Amino acid sequence: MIENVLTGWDGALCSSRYDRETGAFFTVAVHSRRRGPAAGGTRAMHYASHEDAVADATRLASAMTLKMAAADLPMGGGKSVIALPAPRHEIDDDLWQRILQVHAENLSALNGTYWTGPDVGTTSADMDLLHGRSGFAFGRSVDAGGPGSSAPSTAQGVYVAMRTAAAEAGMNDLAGRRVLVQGLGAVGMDVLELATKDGADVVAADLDEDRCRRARDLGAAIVRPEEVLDVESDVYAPCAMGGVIDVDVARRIRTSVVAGAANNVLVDPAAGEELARRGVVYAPDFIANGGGAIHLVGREVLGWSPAEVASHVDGIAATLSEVFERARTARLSPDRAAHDLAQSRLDRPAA
Ligand code: NAD
Ligand code: PPY
Repeated sequence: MIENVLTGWDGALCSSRYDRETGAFFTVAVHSRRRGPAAGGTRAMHYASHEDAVADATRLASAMTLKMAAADLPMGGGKSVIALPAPRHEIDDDLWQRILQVHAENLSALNGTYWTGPDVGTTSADMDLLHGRSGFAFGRSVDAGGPGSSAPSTAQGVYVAMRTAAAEAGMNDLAGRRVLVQGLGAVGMDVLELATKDGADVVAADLDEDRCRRARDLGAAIVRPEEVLDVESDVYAPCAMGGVIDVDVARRIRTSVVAGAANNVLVDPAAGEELARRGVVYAPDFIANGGGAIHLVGREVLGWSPAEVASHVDGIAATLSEVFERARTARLSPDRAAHDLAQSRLDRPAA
C-alpha cells in the first residue's frame, strides 16, 4: 500500500497524479529543502505497481538530499518518477510528448519547490521541453542554452571514486585490475572507457546487445546480465539500476571494491555493514555518483565554468577519503560514515 511507503518516509512532500489520457502515473517526491529548493531527475520507466513507483521516488529523493549535502551544493533533495503504461521503448514519440506535457504541468504546479533534470528514461532533449513549458528543469541540451548531459561528469566522478576506493583497498591503480561494469548506458559506457584507458581489464554486461557490441569493440569482455554477481573482480561498478546488493549478495560477492553510478545500490544499511565486515571497500553511491549533480547545479545555479565543474568533480576523491577516514576512526561502515558526513553538512545548511 502507498500509505505504508509514506508512513515509513521522513520527506517533506510526495505528490502523485494519474493521467487517464496517457495512462501515466506521476510522482514527485520532495525530501528536503533545508539547503535550497529540492532537485533531482525525472525517471521514466515501467513499474510493477504504483506503490513500487512511489517507493522508488521517495527513496531516490532521500538519496538526492544526501548527495547535495555531501557535495556541498545549495539544493535540497527531490525526484520524480513517471510510471509508464508500457516499457519506455514501447512508448511512441507522440505519447511521450503528451506525457512530458503533463509532467511540465506538475513542475509548474510546484512552482520551483522542485527542479528536475535527466535520469533513467529521460534526456537533455526532454529537459528542453520541460524547461520551455515550466522553467524548472536543469540539464537542457547545449543547443537550447543548457549545459548538456550530466553523464560524462557522473562517469568522471565514478572513475575518481573507483581509484580512491581501490587505493583504500591497497591497489596502486587500476592497471591490470579486473573492473566489472554492470550497465553500459550513458554513464556506464564512459566509465568503461575511462577504466580501459587506465589499463584495466574490463568485464561488462548490459541487457542491450548493441551496447555490449560497442563495449566489446572497446576491448571489454562481455558476460550475461544474470552472471554479473558471480563474476570475480577487483572493482565492481554497478551502473544500471539500484537495489543490487542485499545482505546475501554482500556476503558472497567476490570483489575488493564496489564503486558505481547507480542510485541506492544497497538494499539496506545491513548490506553496507556486511561489505565492511568482509573488508570490501564500498564507495557510497550518493558520493561516487555526485558528478552529475555537480555539473547541473554547478553550471546552472552557481555559474561555474566547465573547468570549475571538473575540479569539483575531482573533489569527490577528497570527500571519499574523508568518509573512509571517519569510517576507520569511528569503526563504522563507509555507508554509515557517509550518512554522518552528509548529515553534518545538512545541519549546517548552505549559505
Ligand atoms: P541509462 O538508462 O543510460 O543506462 C542504464 C543501462 O543499464 C542501460 O543500458 C540498460 O540497458 C542497462 N541495464 C538495465 N538493467 C540491467 C541489468 N540488469 N544488467 C545489466 N544492464 C542493465 O542510465 P544512466 O544515465 O547511465 O544511469 C545509470 C545509473 O546511474 C542509474 O541508476 C542512474 O540513476 C544513476 N545516475 C545517473 C546519473 C547521470 O548523470 N546520468 C547521475 C547519478 C546517478
Ligand atoms: C542524480 O544525480 O541522481 C540526478 O537525478 C541528476 C540531477 C541532479 C541535480 C538536479 C537534477 C538532476
